[in-house]
Amino acid sequence: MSNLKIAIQKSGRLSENSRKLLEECGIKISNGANVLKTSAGNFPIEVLFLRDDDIPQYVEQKVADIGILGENMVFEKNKDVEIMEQLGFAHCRLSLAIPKEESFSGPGYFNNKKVATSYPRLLRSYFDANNIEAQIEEISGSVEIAPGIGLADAVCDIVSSGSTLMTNGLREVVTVVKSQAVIISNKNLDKSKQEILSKLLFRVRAVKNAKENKYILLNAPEEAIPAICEILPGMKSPTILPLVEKGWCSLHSVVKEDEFWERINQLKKAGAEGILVIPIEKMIL
Ligand code: PRT
Ligand code: ZN
Repeated sequence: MSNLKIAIQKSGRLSENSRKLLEECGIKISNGANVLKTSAGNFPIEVLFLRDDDIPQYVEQKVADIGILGENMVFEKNKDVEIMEQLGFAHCRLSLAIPKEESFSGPGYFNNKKVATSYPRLLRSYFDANNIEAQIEEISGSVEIAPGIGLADAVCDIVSSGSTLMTNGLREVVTVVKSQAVIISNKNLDKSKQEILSKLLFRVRAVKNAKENKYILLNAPEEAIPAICEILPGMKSPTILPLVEKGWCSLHSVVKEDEFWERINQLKKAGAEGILVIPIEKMIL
């Protein structure tokens, strides 16, 4: 059986999380900073370290079978590949930004303007969809300095915290597309590679579910249990164990990370005490 070839970013914003994800899926890869590829000791996978820009093309051409990269790059390159799973890291957006002192009335602002970007295809489709006639100045990096040096009137660049735009006197006015890291796949994998990919995706989902949820334990008087069960539906229904102290029990369940603080307040109001919240390592639904 041949190995599944996965392309990940060699060095950059995605590399650490991509390696970590494979590790959390139980796939051990060696660290060698200067190697171009390596295989895992305990899973039929080979890892290729590439520039993120090249990954869509290599996956389309089957140099790699699958890859991890940002959706922004997948959409920009527009290759014939399939997005298999969103990975929940490297969240960012491709946005249009203008000098902060300018007023902005809507997309029409960009008519007859010159906009610098490394994402000409995505920007062109945004302008076309909004019937904007603008000039796109394609540059490969340091897009945010373009207005300051007189190269362009505005920029279209990746934003996460917004501080790069701010320190360059720019103001974000339109989100063109949102992005996070994804796994893409070649569309014509043979059966054995598809099977390895399914195994990998199963593990990836278990890791993702675990991150999105917390294990919660609490003590409560018996009469508070129905109200607490309403607040904490859990995976199926909460586990309830009696405590040594009469009339009290311990309740175990799972709570979504993003609902967690709100639930804690409701639980306290309902009578819960001694609440413990514990990370989950893997969660299989
Ligand atoms: O060498 P290689 O080509 O592989 O890497 P690269 O330098 O092209 O890419 P890299 O490592 O910078 O980014 C890889 C991917 O990370 C991107 O394609 C996005 O999917 C994702 N990502 C997430 C980001 C950011 N956040 C991000 N903040 N990519 C770039 N930025 C840059 C942005 O270009 C701008 O210069 O960070 C600056 C803005 O950040 P804030 O926080 O100041 O808004
Ligand atoms: Zn790149």
